[in-house]
Amino acid sequence: MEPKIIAEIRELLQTPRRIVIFTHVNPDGDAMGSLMGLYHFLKKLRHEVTPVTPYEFPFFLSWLPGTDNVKVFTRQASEVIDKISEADIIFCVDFNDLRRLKEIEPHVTNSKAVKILIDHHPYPTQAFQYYIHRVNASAAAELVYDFILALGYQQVIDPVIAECIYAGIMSDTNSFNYNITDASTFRKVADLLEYGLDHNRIFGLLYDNYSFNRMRLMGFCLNQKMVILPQLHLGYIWLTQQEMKMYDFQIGDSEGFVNLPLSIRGIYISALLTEKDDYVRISCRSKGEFPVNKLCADHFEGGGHKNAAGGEIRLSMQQAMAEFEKIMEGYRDEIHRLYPNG
Ligand SMILES: [Mn+2]
Repeated sequence: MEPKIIAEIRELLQTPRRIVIFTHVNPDGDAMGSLMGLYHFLKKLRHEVTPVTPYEFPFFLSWLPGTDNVKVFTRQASEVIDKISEADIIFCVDFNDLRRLKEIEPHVTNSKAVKILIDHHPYPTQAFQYYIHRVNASAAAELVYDFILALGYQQVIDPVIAECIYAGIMSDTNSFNYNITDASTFRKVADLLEYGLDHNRIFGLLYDNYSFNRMRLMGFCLNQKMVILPQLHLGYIWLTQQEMKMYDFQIGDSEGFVNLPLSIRGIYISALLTEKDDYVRISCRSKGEFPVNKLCADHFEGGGHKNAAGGEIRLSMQQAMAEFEKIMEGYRDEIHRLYPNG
């Protein structure tokens, strides 16, 4: 983190400010953990802070401390617009492009507030004054932690802030397995334990907190909706709106399903195709070198990280599946080169 940037932000935060924090649509554990961790930190510095999500956030993340204070734009648009117009500072966490704010985007773009990005997705857009940005950070939440330390406020970190940051890192690394490039993430997590974090409790809240319907839906996916293409080291799951209705689908219920095929020996690339009203949402994951962000940018109007990305296919589900398989077939040689040992 550039000392000059940190000094300028520290100066900005010397007086009480009106601050709005945004995270992206369909927030995951890192998005919500970063949002709430930064919220609690800035509150402790006595700023007026409003955390915002564009749409509803998933119930399985509502245990994060302070989510009662989150403003959901689809329900509280005028309040959010007022907060944006009064804001001195706007933080955006865990996304790199204001378009991921959907309908809020023009309000943020036109705001005169100082805009600060805290994110780890590659190629952030030029919409911000300050960038707290590192592509090899395990999670945006890790950058929230780095940011607090760089500002020199480690004494402010309490168990609540530690829990939010930990939940973010744990979610984005699939419990410390993905996106960790060196020992530093583990050292930071060790620090969080010393700030009073109860890590067993957070594990239970993140992973043992699902509805019966979600478990049944997962069973259905594993049993009947997974397609394996061993020659491409690829597995994917596809879900229609009708099937989701059968299991009383709630936002967040398919969280993590995209990773399921990767548990199969010899499968290194996975996807989840979810039917929406007029398109198919695609999420992709890979192990190792196959860059799913490039795949999603080149074919599915999307992007993301090398090993975790997403996009959209504007076709019916049956056509989308055929299109996806055809596109992946085109990568056969590259896949065989990247995974020579099968
Ligand atoms: Mn993230």
